[in-house]
Amino acid sequence: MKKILVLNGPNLNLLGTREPAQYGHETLADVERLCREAGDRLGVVVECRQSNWEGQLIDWIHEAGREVAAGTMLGVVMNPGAYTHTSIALHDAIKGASVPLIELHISNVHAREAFRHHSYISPAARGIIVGLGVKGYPLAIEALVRVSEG
Ligand code: CA2
Repeated sequence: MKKILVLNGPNLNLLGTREPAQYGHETLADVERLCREAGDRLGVVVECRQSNWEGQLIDWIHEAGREVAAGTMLGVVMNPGAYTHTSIALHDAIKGASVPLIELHISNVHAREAFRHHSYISPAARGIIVGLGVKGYPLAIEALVRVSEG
């Protein structure tokens, strides 16, 4: 069975503890359960990781690129958190690793502060899911499966 890697970036370990109006009441553990359940339905193995460190996320994207090249992984679903708006390094990692990646945001970043309107990730992403709450995660997993079918 092929694999999908779900990456959550900085501060997403705080999900469910604060800012429920923006991000809902679900915790990161709830999100990861939703992702694994989506994988079970779709016949893929879903592995979930979270880091507050940009370099760690970059290393995981490189690793995913090697697995995609080896034919054991379909790609990555990633919520890059605030690195979305700052990280040329993550942009370069996604391009450099040639990894199909769905960028996901829980909130509708375009309805928020202007500094959240620009993403360094979007030009390197295969697709984008924004503003659908944590329900976006299973949708992103399904999207990656469907686009991989060709
Ligand atoms: O809407 C999203 O998913 C974001 O990627 C979340 C990031 C934010 O910087 C992006 O602009 C949009 C922030 C994640 C922080 O999550 C928290 C959750 C609960 C409490 C505090 C932060």
